[in-house]
Amino acid sequence: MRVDAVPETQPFEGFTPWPADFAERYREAGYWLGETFGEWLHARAERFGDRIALVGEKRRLSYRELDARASQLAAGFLGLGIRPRDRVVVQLPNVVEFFEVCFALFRLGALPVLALPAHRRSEISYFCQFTEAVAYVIADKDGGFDYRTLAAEIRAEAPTVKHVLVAGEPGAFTALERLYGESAALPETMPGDVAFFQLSGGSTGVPKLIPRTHDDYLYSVRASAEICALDADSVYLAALPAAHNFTLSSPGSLGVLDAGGRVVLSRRPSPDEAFLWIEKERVTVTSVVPPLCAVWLEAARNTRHDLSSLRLLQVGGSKLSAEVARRVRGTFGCTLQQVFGMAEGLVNYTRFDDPEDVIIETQGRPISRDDEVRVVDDDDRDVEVGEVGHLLTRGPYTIRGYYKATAHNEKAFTRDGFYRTGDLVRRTPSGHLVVEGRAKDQINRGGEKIAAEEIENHVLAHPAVRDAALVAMPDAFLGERSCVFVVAREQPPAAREVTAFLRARGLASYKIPDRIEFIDDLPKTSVGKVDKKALRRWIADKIAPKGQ
Ligand code: OOB
Repeated sequence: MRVDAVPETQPFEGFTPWPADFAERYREAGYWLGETFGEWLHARAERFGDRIALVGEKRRLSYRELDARASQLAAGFLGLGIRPRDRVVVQLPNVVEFFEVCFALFRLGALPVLALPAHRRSEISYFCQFTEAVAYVIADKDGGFDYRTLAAEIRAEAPTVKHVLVAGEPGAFTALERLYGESAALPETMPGDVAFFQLSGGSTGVPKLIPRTHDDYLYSVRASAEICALDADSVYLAALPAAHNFTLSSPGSLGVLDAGGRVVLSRRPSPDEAFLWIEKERVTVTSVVPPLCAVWLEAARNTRHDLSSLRLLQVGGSKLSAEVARRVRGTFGCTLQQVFGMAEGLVNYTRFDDPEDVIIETQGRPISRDDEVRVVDDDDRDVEVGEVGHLLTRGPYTIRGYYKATAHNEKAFTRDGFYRTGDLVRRTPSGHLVVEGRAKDQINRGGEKIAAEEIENHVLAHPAVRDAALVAMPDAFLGERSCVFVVAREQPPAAREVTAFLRARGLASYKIPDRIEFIDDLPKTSVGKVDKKALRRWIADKIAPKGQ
């Protein structure tokens, strides 16, 4: 079978490339090496051969085996008719197959859309339809949920999805295992081309897709591995979902594979499972979100597991309180690293040689000398060091546009290509960033992002609802939870009923509002917009412990 490569010059519809002068600069500076993921994995297999790359619940895979399995699976995908640039929605838990599938698709030049295990019908159906995905890859079951039931619904809603491929028992679908064939001649992929899609936390009505290229992503991986001093003795525990940008590349699984180390895949982030792995595999580095950090700290006080191998605990995804940060070294006997990143690109790390107060109180500084960071006021004018403003950024691994989102891109990016992160930050004289808040209409529920408008649209679909506004309310454990203010048409429905309605629409659980407040009318600002500040204040007051 002959399959033609997609020529590099052929533009990929819906993808905004870096301007030619920037691309040239990034290549000259040695950031973009012109290497694809397929080549990168092959080079690792040559170099690290029989060393163990991946450790899962059921399987251990060497570098050589991973490389071979990826090629065999790529051949299987090709046999199904999957072609370069075809989109494939991948929704897998932390299992070895996640990496086999991604690398197989990379090798083929087909594009994984990295969904999270928590996503449900609403999200997956949208990803499949929006990207016109040809296939959907799932596990049979995870955490008591049967993904094959979800897949059946997706098939009915997204006619482009020709194949459902299952890691485990396939049921009515195709077993992934059956696809590993003889290696076949594969089309050439281009390093400047899109390699896969990450998902944006978002602030708009529908989730946004983030196209990442081989060149730009591999740069962020290599540079992150270097900052974190990873080497062939590093053992990384993927405790958070493997598909998330933090776990995948900051430096995450890919950073550890870059260095020849070992990636250990934990199905759950809970201390009972994670600590077992840390002891058993002598894990040296892992990454958590702040609420999980607090849970681990508590559990570590009287664990029977030996956690002494841990050298580095990374915390990111939402703001870490200084109080929790201070307890890390004493409890785990390891270094804390704060990580402030985003799937769109920019990642900041505190460095090992930063003074203790910088590690405790800041969210780090950018990876690259060529990460351009601006902190600006509402009129895009730069503010002074130490003042709070909007964070804008562009650089060698920050996207220039969301996938197929021309109108939105005009708002989300400046005319000269800076990404408007929606984060409010302050820069210290040392160039570190401190996250002070958020201007985007999003709730950060312990690292899980909820776009207010997306949920409001779902609530508005309820026949008894006239108006709705979702805001964050403070929460001691998660940092924030979500509260929806609902204006009913006539008789307000029971809160329970609204929640059931949202679940039935197939929303991921973490997006279901934690609280529902019925209100006669939404407060408006002088220009007639919903006054979310007032709503946030109102709910914060209402739930504050009495006497404060
Ligand atoms: C990571 O990526 P996303 O895409 O899920 O979320 C990005 C947003 C940031 O814009 C910011 O609002 C928030 O999450 N965030 C933080 C933070 N890290 C992320 N807010 C305060 N402190 C932090 N340390 O969350 C992500 C991607 C790569 C590495 C780490 C996190």
